Amino acid sequence: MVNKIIMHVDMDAFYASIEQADNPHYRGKPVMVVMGPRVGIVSTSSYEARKFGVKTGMPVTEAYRLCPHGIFVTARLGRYLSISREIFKIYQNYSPLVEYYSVDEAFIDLTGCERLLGAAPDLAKKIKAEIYSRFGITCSVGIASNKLLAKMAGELQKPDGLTVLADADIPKYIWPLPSKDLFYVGRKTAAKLKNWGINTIGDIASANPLFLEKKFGVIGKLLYEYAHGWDVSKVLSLLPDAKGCGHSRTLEYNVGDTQEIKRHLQELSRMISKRLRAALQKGKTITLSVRYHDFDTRVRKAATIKVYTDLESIIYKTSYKIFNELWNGEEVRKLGIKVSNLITCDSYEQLTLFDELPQKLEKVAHVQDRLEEKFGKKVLTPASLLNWDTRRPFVTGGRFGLG
Ligand code: TTP
Ligand code: MG
Repeated sequence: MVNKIIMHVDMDAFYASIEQADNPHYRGKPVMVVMGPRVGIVSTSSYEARKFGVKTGMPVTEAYRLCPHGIFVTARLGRYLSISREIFKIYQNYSPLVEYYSVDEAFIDLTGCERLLGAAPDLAKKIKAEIYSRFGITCSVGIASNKLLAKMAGELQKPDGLTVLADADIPKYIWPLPSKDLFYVGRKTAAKLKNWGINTIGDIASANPLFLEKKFGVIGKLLYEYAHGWDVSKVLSLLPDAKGCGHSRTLEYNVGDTQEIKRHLQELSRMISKRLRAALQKGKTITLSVRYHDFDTRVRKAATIKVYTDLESIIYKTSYKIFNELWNGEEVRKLGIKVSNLITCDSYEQLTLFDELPQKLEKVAHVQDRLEEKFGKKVLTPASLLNWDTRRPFVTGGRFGLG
């Protein structure tokens, strides 16, 4: 098997850095970017502000108490998104396999590119230099043999870091870290682990995997795998474009059972929803395509809904409704969903990230993205997506891909 070379790039204090780049008098100062005047939540802050204890998700009032002399600016999502897209294009000069993981994070699969383009750390330096010269912002890069390790490597040195993590160095650099720094380990899990004397990632790696599985179920097994740096997920080179955002899946066998079809539709909806949110886009037209068992017969139907959406639940419900309208009862071999007729969130007043529209669902969706970014993709897998035989979610494309 060829050893992979995966790069993870994460902008430093992304929104705040753009504000500092665009407004030179903000540079070197504590800057808080506030999401929406009505909501008043700090979406991020510059590293200068973080020294005062300001954190993402904090109410502005609290940030003001900690840092009264700081600069508070309202988020300009359109500006951040357009820079995000430009940065994404830079990555594509280095590899065709680039995954838009969130608005400021990407995975780049450089396997096989080194001979042609140069060593991965040199490519990282070039990428960092180009981003800085064009947009005046810094980023942190991790390079390793898989996505999990590349992301963790990038977090070892921030801001403006460049870290190469060899598999052999996991015990030295990863194992001493507190268990909370591992994917899936939130505050509650860390507290539980602590009760059993498991404090570091190294402690998880040397714990009995059966014990972890007994205590945490599927997640326990993953904790053990992640603590050892094992991850087989692929870099998914997908980004919504003007034509829409879609996913399709060829099923392993012919399926006539509607419960199973529903599960596939739900999972496809979930992947699309996450990609739309990462790109701050919503769509109005949902198209379902079905290929039957003979592989030749293909049917397709679209529905346009009343409101722009990026929500899994709406994409899923609409696609299942279409499925019922066009299904002839024969076994299915391939399913695809596409959301098109897209708009960028900030181009439509009601669509700001934390607005109060189908508000609760929106919030849940974003919290879900953030949790997944921190703890891994499966952390919030709905019960209906669990494969009952193995208790592992049906996830194609890997552990924490953007889908
Ligand atoms: P992050 O990469 O999580 O944060 P960051 O780039 O500001 O800081 P860091 O140097 O630690 O990477 O998120 C990217 C942007 O996404 C961030 O600048 C603001 C936005 N964001 C929110 O709006 N809400 C959130 O809860 C988080 C975590 C980020
Ligand atoms: Mg960032």
